[in-house]
Amino acid sequence: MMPLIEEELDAAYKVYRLYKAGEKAAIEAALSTIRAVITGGGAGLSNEWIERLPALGLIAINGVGTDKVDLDFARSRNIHVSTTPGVLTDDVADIGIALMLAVLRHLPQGDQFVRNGDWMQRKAFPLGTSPKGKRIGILGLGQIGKAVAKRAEAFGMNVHYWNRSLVSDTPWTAHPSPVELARNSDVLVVCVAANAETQNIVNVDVLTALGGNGVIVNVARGSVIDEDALLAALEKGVIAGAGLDVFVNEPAIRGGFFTAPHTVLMPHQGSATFETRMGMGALVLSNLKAYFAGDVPPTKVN
Ligand code: 8YV
Repeated sequence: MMPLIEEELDAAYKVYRLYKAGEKAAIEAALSTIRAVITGGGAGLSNEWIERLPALGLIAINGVGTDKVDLDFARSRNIHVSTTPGVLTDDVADIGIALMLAVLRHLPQGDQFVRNGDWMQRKAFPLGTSPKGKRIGILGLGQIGKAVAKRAEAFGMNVHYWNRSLVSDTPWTAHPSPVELARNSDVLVVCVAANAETQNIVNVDVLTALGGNGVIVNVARGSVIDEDALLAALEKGVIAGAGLDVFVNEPAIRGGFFTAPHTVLMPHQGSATFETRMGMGALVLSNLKAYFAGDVPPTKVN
C-alpha cells in the first residue's frame, strides 16, 4: 500500500506484514490475537488462513475483486469482508482503453521501431486500425464496464454489452449471451467480476465468434478467459490481437504469452495510480476504523 497509508496503519494498530520474511515468527506467535487482515484483490485470503485466525472479524480487500475470498465461509464465521468500490473505476477503465489503443495502433512496436533505429532507416511501419465507427463489446456492464463504454463513445465507437442481469437506463445495445456479444464486437473488453459462474466465460466459442479482425481486452481477472484457448486463437489468427492486464496465476503467467502475436501485456496495473491507490487505502482505513469501533464497515460486501 502507499507509504502514507502504511504510516497511518502503524500509528493506529499493531501491524504484522506477512510478506516480510522477518515477521513470520512474530505472526505465528500472534495468530490468535489478529482481528483484521488487509489483502489485495488478486491475493485474497484462503480458508486455511481464515481457520488459523480465531479472532478474525474483518478481511479488508484493497481492491474490488472478491474472487480470492470465500464470502460464504467468511459469513459463516461472522467475518466482515470489505472492498474499495468506486475509487478505482476510472483508472481501470483507462487501462482498458489504453490496451485497446496499444493493440490497434501498435504502440509497443512503434516504441521499439523508433528505439532500434528502424525509423531512421526508413523502414515501413504497419498501419493501425481506427476505433472510430467500430463496435466495442463490454462483457460485464458494472461500474467499470460502464466507464469503459463512456470512454469508447468518446472515440466514436458503438457500444454493445452482455450482462448477467438486466441493466436499465443505458442507450447501449444488449446481447443475450457472450457469444452473441462477441459476434457483434470488433473489440471485446472483459470487465466481468470473477466467480464460479464466470470462470472461462471467454472460451473458444466466444473467441471464434469475435473473429479474425477482433481484439480482446481483459481488465477483469485471468480466470474469466480460457487462456489455452486464447493463446491458440492468437497463434492461429482466430482473433487479431489481445491487450491483457490480468492473467491466471500472476505473476508466473503462462509462457505462451511472451511470444503471443499482436498482444500487449501489462502487469496488473488497472488501479495502480497514486490517486487511486490513495483512495483505496483511505477506504481500507475507514473500514478498519469502523470495525474496531464496533460498527459495520462502510463498504462491506458480505
Ligand atoms: C488491485 C484489483 O491491483 O481491485 C481489484 O480487484 O485486482 C486491483 O485493484 C489489487 O487489489 C491489489 O491490491
